[in-house]
Amino acid sequence: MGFLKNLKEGLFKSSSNISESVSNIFLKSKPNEKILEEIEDFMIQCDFGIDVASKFKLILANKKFSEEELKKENFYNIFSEEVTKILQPLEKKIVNTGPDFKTIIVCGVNGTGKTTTIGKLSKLFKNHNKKVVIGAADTFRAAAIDQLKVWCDKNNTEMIQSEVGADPASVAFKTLEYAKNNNKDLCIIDTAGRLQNKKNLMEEFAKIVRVLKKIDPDAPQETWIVLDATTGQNAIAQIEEFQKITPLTGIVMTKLDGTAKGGILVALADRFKIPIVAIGVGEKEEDLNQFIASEYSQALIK
Ligand SMILES: Nc1nc2c(ncn2[C@@H]2O[C@H](COP(=O)(O)OP(=O)(O)OP(=O)(O)O)[C@@H](O)[C@H]2O)c(=O)[nH]1
Ligand SMILES: [Mg+2]
Repeated sequence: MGFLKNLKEGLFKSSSNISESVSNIFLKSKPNEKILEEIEDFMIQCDFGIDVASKFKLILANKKFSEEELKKENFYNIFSEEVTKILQPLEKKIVNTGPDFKTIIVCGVNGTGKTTTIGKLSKLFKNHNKKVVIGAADTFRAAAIDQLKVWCDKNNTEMIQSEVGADPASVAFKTLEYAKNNNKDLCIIDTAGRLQNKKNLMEEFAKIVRVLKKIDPDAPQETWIVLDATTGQNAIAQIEEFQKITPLTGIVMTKLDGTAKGGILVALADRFKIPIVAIGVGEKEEDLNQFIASEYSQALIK
C-alpha cells in the first residue's frame, strides 16, 4: 500500500504536535545518535538515496531541540518540516490561470505513465475551461494511439494523429499548427518511451523539439518528464538523458499509490531543482494530484 493512503489523517495529527513543541523552548539539546540513525535508515528505505540521507543526518545532528521535540513521534515531524523546506520552492501549478499559450511535451521512458497522465490532464484542463489539443506523437504502436484516443473521447478533447509508423515530429508539427489556427490554450504532445533503442528515441525526441520551434520559436514552453516512483534511483539517469536534449520544466511522479519509496522525489529535488508539477496516485482520471510539498512530506513519514 502506498504512503499516500494515510495522507489526510497524518497531516492534522502532526501539525498540532509541531505547534505544541515550538512553545516548549527550554531544555535544548542535540538529538542522540540512536534517533539520527533511525531517521537515516528510514530515509534509505524510502529511497531518499545515500547522499540526501547523510546530508539530512548532518543537518539534524547540528541542531538543538527541546526534550519534547526530541521524542520520537515529534522528531519525525521535525524531519518532515526539513523535507518540506527542500520541496516547497519546487511546487509548480499544473494549471496556469494566465492567458499564455503553451506547448507541453510529455516525455519519459517506457511505461512510466505518460499517456495516462495526459489523459488525466485532459480532464483537469477541461475542468478549468482550457481549450486543449493533444498530439499522438507515439506512432510506434497502434495501441498507443488508441489508448490516447480513449482518454480524449472520454474527456471530449481533440486529438491529432497519423498512421502507425509516421514521423512523430510531423504529428507534433501538425498538432501545434492546429492549436495555433484554432485558438487553443494548450497543445500537449505524447511521446514514445523506448529504453531499448535509446539513441533513436533521443534523436527523435530532439527532432520533435526542433520542428515545434519552426512554428513557435518559444515552443516547447514546457517539457514534463514522467517518472515511475517504483523505479527508484534510476530516475536520476532518466532525467540526465532527457536534459541533454531540452531543459525539463516539470516532473510528474506516478505510481506513488503502489510504493513507500516516495523519498526519490526529495533526492531529485536536491539534485536537479526541477519543479514538481503533479503526482499520480492511481490509474483513474481523478488520480492526479497537484504537488503540495507539506502534504507530501507528511505522507512520507506515515
Ligand atoms: N498505480 C498506478 N498506475 C499508473 C499510474 N499512472 C499510470 N499507471 C499505469 O501504468 C501503466 C503504463 O501507463 P502508460 O500511460 O501507458 O505509460 P506510458 O509512459 O505512456 O507508456 P509507453 O507509451 O509505453 O512508454 C498503465 O497500466 C497505467 O494504468 C499511477 O499513478 N498509479
Ligand atoms: Mg504512452
